[in-house]
Amino acid sequence: MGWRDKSLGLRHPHFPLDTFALTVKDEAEQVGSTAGTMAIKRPAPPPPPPLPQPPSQPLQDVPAPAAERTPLDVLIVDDDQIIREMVARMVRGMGHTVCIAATGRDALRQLHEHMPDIVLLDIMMPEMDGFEFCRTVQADEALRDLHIIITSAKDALEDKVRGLELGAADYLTKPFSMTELKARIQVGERIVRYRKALKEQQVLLEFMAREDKLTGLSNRRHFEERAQEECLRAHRYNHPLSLLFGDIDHFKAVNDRYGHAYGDLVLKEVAQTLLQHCRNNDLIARHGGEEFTVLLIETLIEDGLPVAERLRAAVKALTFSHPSGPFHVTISFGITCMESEQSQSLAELLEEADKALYTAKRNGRDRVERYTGSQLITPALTSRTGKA
Ligand code: GH3
Ligand code: MG
Ligand code: MG
Repeated sequence: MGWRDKSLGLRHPHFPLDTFALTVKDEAEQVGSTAGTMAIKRPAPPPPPPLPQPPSQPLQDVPAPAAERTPLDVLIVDDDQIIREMVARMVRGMGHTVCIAATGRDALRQLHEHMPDIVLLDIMMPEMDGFEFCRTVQADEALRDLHIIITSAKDALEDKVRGLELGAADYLTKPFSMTELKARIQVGERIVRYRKALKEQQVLLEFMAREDKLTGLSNRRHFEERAQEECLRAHRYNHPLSLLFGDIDHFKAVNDRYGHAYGDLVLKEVAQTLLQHCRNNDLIARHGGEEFTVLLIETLIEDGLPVAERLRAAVKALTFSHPSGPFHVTISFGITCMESEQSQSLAELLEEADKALYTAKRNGRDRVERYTGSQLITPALTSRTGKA
């Protein structure tokens, strides 16, 4: 039995005003045979009138969407042009934007160009039917969350179950009432908006988990995750890597003199200055307190030293205009490097950079010292890298 011709009877005296009455006939009936006629929810005689043009007015008065609500993108997939146009008119009346596809294949192509929020999906279509469309969407992780409402003349229980099992969220049989389709779209809208809000929350939470709240730099945890990956990459490809450990000099005195709140401002300003003077590929983080780490990817120590020097000079050049008078702060850096044939762990690199930093402090502060391998481990030093 073919499903080639779908005729749509609208505003028929026997139909409710807002009901699509859809008759589906086989080829034999089209040419006048009475054999093999298959009508889906065919209304009582008389037969449907000739296809009317879509009405010039929307079928129902749909309130304008709330101003703060962004419209959703709804993709209408149906091989029947009149159904597409009628439904499109109603969906636009709900305040949403509409895209249209006449086949499953065309719909799939559109998904890859522009992801809609809701898909209204016919089942019986040429090229690729609705079930095949659902199966393809399910197989693609990027598309799996798509909210699909099947609108089909196939009203057998097994078809409904099949559609839902293939990932559709809802199933509406033709002929359907526009009021019911609108209500189903509204349910879909609630789910889609809830899912979007959840995703935004998740992104925000992930961002907050990585960020140091005071300075906006990466926090120590995120830095160590990323730095760990870079260390493994450097080991694998035998690439160099330099690590800087910085600590603001005499910061306790800044707090004592200007107050903790002003100390926070100083920390923020120093963090922004370091960020501005890093290169794009460098990873910079607040390690904790007034300490900062910078990972210089693919960088030999000869190239890392000038970077550290530039950061040190940039911090020194800052002027803080406190009401009691302007002042400056300085920062000390230790630097170490993983070069060819070496394969220190991240913890070892941090410890080396910290020892070099200790040397910089001991040698007068406001300076950069490189790790030489001869710097001694002291209890104070080992406790610094172990500090949370
Ligand atoms: P050094 O030159 O040896 O590094 O001396 P320092 O005073 O900078 O070092 P110390 O470890 O004695 O003091 C660090 C100070 O940093 C003490 C602590 O209160 C302050 N600090 C740590 N975190 C914050 C913060 O988030 N905000 C402010 N305002 N101060 C902080
Ligand atoms: Mg410190
Ligand atoms: Mg300090």
